[in-house]
Amino acid sequence: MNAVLEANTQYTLVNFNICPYGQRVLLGLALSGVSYKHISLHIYEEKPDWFIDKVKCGKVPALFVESQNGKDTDKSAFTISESLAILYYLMELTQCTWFPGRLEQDCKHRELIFFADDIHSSLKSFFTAEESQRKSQLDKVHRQLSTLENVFTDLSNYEPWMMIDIVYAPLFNLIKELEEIFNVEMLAQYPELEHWSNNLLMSEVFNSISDVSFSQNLRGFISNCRA
Ligand SMILES: N[C@@H](CCC(=O)N[C@@H](CS)C(=O)NCC(=O)O)C(=O)O
Repeated sequence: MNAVLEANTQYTLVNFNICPYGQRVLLGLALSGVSYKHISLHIYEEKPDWFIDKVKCGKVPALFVESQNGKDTDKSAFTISESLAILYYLMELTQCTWFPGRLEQDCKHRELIFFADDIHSSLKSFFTAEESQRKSQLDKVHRQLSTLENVFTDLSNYEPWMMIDIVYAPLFNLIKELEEIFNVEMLAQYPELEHWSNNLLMSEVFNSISDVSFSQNLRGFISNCRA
C-alpha cells in the first residue's frame, strides 16, 4: 500500500449488513489491506439525504474516497458505487493480483464474475417467490449451478484469492443460508463447486469479514420480503 496515499486518503464504506455485493467489497478491502471507516445502513428502510447526494444510484455498497493534499483547501472527494467497480479500483490502487494474468484465463474469470450476478438474481427470485413458484425458481438456480460447475471445472489451477473468489464467496455463503432456511439442496450435487465453496467459506479472510448476526438478519429480511 502506498504510504502517502494511506496517510492522506480516507476511505468510507457504506454497506447493508446482509448485502452480498457489500461482502465482496469487505473482502476486497481485507485482502488489499486498505483501512477504512464503515457505515451500515438498512438500505431498504433508510436512504438519508447525505447518502442520496453522494450515491446517485441509491444502492450499496458505495465507497467514499476523500483526500487531503496538504492545505485545508486542497481537498478532493469522489464516490464509487457498484461492487465490481470498487474491486477494480482497489486492485489497481494496491496493485493486487486478482486475475491469473493470462489472457484466455482472465477472460474466463471475467465471464464467471458477470455470471454471478445472474445467479444472484435467480436466488432473489427463489427466496421471494410464492411457495407454488419456488420449485421452478430452484430449477433455474440448478441450471445455472450446473453451467458454473462445468465452466469452473475447466479452469486450470490458480492461487486464491482472485476476484472470482471475492465474488463467489458471498454467493456461496448466501446459498448455504438459503439451503438451511428453505431446507433445500443447492450445492451438494456439484462437487467442484462444493469444494470451492468450502475452501472459501472456511478461510481466515472470509471469517474476518463475517458478521455473527448475518443468519438472523437474513431470515428477518426474507420474512419481510415475503410479508
Ligand atoms: N450491481 C450492484 C448491486 C447492488 C445492490 O443491488 N445493492 C442492494 C442491497 S444488496 C441495494 O442497495 N438495494 C437498494 C435499492 O435497490 O434501492 C453491485 O454490484 O454493487
